[in-house]
Amino acid sequence: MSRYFYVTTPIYYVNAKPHLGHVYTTVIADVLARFHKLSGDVVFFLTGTDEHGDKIMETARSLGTTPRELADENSQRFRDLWPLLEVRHDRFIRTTEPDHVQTVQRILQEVYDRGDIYFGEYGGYYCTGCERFMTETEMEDGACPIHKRPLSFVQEKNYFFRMEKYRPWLVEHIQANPDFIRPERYRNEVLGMLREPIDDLCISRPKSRLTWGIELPFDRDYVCYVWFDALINYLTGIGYPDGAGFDPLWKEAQHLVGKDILKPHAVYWPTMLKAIGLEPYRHLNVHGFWNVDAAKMSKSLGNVVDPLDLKDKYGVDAFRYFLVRDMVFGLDANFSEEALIERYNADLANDLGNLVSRSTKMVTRYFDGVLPAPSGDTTDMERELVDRASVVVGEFKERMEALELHTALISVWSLISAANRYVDRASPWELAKKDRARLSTVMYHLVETIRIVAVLINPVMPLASRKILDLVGWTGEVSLNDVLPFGKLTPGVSVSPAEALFPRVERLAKAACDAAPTKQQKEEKRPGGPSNLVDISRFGEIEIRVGRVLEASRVEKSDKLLALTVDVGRRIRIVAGIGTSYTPEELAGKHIAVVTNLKPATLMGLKSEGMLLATDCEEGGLALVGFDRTPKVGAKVR
Ligand code: ME8
Repeated sequence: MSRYFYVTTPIYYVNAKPHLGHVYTTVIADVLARFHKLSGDVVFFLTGTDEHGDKIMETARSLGTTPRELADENSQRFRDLWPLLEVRHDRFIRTTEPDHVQTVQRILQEVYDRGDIYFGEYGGYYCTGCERFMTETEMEDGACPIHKRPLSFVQEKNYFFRMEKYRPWLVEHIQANPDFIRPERYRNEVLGMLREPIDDLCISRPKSRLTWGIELPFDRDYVCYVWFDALINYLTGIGYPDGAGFDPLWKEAQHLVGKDILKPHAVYWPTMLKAIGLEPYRHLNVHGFWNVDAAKMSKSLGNVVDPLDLKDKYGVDAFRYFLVRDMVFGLDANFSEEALIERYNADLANDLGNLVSRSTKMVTRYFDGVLPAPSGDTTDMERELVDRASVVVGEFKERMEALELHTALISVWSLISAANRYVDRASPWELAKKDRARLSTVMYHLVETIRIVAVLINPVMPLASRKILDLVGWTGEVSLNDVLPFGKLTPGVSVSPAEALFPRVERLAKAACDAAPTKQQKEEKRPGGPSNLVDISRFGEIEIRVGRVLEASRVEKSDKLLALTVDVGRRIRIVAGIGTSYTPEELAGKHIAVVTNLKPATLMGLKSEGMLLATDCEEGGLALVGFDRTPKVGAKVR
């Protein structure tokens, strides 16, 4: 029987153009939707725009336009952007659409008739940025903690939803369903919010103050509060109440949101659903924020990242890959173009691009572009590769389901690295001279591994995946259910040589580094003054990550140098001069700090792709910089 999967993004406010943050959530939703489609599930993916409320009204007024014109213009920008990023939603909803207005009015009337909406008076501090009242505990120095703007006190007669009544039920539901809100840090945050009374929710605005909203069906002098209206889009979008697909899809609903809108989704929405008489959604998946140069993205700081610019420079696939790979779902991440380039060059140009290019070119050179049948002996090397492929397929699926998206990719990259090592160890160029039977086995195993990799990367990099599958002659369906067993590619298919799939990108010119010293820098150099101050942004250019030593060995003819294979989120080799202080045996398994974005250097003929951090010991010799708790491999050291 088919499984259902219903995924939503927030519907975005139409007061501004789409930026990197909106793109992140929507790309993640698309990756999940594609993953579930490839797994054979019935999928519905909803995104759209949130168009009513004070915020839109105010922006329109300040721009000298009408809210409708502003909404039309900016909603269109979102709608136009998604296909350019290979985002394939099933519906793009606008809260100004007639079916949504009808659904909201129907729900308002039903909840009102049941007695869960009443008329009353309320005064409180309102943030137009968040479009909600802030509690005293949420406020910071009288301002909104997110928008940092002073809050205005609003007191008026309004309609209220009996939210507090459902608090005990909600606490119980969250406790009984540990993955209702995930990751766990946000679940805990919500349980914290629910420890105190949550008040009833003001769900109307008098028309004397705001007309840009959905009229209350039971009082024409009021419009509906924008959050009460907006959250209902998740029901309208799949045809509530009697659309054919509604029931099975709603049972499997998963929302994706940023941490900024946790409370409306984790508190308002489930209590509203309870009052409507519906089961709550299955999961609320909450991600962190992309910051730029360690600061929140904001128009006033001028650091808003334009997604189209990045897509044009690096391509859709690489941009999507970076977003998924460089943010740990749930935590904040820092965006820099330099980091994107590093990631691109290391993982895409080097690891994946190289593997596909050298393998397909060898099939062209040695077998005229026809995939040979594996006719030679099979050794441990092949068995290891086949085993790795089957472990990776399982791991990938598990991690995607658990929303550990970046580790799902790390797993795929372990297969890519294994295949690259396999080429080095099997040396097909040597076999070409002496053992064509073995060569055919090696080439078959390589190309087949590439097919599996191409299927696994499909949800994240759909274009590159298709291109690679075409190159290796796979004409079958792309499906995650039957990616295994190893050996599905039929010998005899044509393999085409890959031209650079991901051409290397040069690092950004560092104008700041090369520029003449500023007055301040000169002053800092004066005698007695701090002579080596660096700007935080320059420090940020150095990428230090947690590494775990996988293997270590002595470098021939050197008593100082050790060659280490280190997992820093990907495998790298480091040649380090610590051989008189450490033995290879005591290094295996150690967590160390590694500079991962140094230009590679060659030491005693071995390429070193990073530098470990160490210092002098009191008693002589060196001590490695380590950690006093078990750190996460690949995490940035800040
Ligand atoms: O809140 N990093 O809309 P919105 C990551 N209309 N994600 C970010 C981000 C960042 N720096 N900035 C924004 C609204 N986002 C309401 C939602 S839903 C019923 C109504 C993403 O345009 C993230 O998903 O302010 C965040 O939750 C959302 O954009 C907020 O979009």
